Amino acid sequence: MGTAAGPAADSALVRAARGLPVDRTPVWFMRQAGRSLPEYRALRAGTAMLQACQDPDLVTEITLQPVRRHGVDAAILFSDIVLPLVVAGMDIEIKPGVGPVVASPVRSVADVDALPPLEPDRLEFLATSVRRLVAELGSTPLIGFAGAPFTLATYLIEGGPSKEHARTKAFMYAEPEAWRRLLERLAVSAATFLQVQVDAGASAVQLFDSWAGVLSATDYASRVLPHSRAVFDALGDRDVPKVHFGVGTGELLPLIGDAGADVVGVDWRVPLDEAARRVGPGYSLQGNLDPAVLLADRETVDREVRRVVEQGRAARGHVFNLGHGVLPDTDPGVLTHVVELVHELSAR
Ligand code: 1CP
Repeated sequence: MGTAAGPAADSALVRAARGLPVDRTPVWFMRQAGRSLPEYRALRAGTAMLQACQDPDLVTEITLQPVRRHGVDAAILFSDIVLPLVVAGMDIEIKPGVGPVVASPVRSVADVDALPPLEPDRLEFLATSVRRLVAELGSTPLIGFAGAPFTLATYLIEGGPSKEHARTKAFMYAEPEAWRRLLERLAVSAATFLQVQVDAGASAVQLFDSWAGVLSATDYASRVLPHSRAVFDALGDRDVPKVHFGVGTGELLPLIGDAGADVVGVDWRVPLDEAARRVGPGYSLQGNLDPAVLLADRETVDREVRRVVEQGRAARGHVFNLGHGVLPDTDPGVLTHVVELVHELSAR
């Protein structure tokens, strides 16, 4: 069931993720779809974000846009981390310029117990989108993804985007039993979401725990990591590479791999040679160009790309990426240039 088969199974992305030799370093960009592309804005006009994510025609086209334009080595499904919650029936909207906003935030044990479960049969649109994409992409792998339980919990508890995540941490400390139940439920829905994508043909998966870096290693290890591990474990014998990513996770790097990942995503704060030491030998790395560098002059871009490619050689395998998502003001031409430069610098 769902083992990495098909023409993308031997792609540079899958090989680098497994630590196998590659002809050149694979490169893709977090948030490569839907951030900086004018063709995305044109296509999305008049359709709400979370509606677009459930329309296989739009999902297929938006996912393919950056592959066609930049020649990246992987596609990432156009979706959002809150989509499983929306499909389950929660009232969540993505407000332009803000992000996900939750109508009734989770603030009590009763709120946790009232969360609707995600019925897998509501995910037919997702399987359809993935199957179509895999057929179109040929030997280019499709990365499926889900939000990790902690990062989803921050949106549910805060009610929207937040910097300090203070309410989230307060809930975690004050209501440990409700916290555990909340993260368990979120792990089940993330796992269902990933299983559907892999069974429909996705070649790799990424679990986004974007905000895990706000936690101490001790709290992360005891109150969060077991739930992220449960998501990866639920993939069972589906033999696809697993990427685990968060921002500001320098202190957590040894634990992030421990959740069951093949690849640890690293933001720009820790150089990849140092990250390789922190995660240990059993993992490939993904990252870690500062997305802000792409707003600088060409000389700076080239110097920083070269540095990341060189430092990436310290890892078992390297998937070139940004340290976080593409910034909306990024010139798409710079992204195309970075893809070409990484390929040129890493060609063997
Ligand atoms: O390449 C791609 O764009 C793929 C699709 C994708 C992904 C991987 C989207 C579309 N969202 C995500 C993941 C996601 N969503 C994460 C994890 C990655 C990360 O850290 O960047 C997070 C934290 C979210 C939540 C979210 N959704 C935010 C962040 C808000 C905050 O807390 O600061 C925002 C702004 C969104 C909206 C969203 N998601 C995706 C798009 C294209 C957009 C913009 C909305 C639009 O175009 O109308």
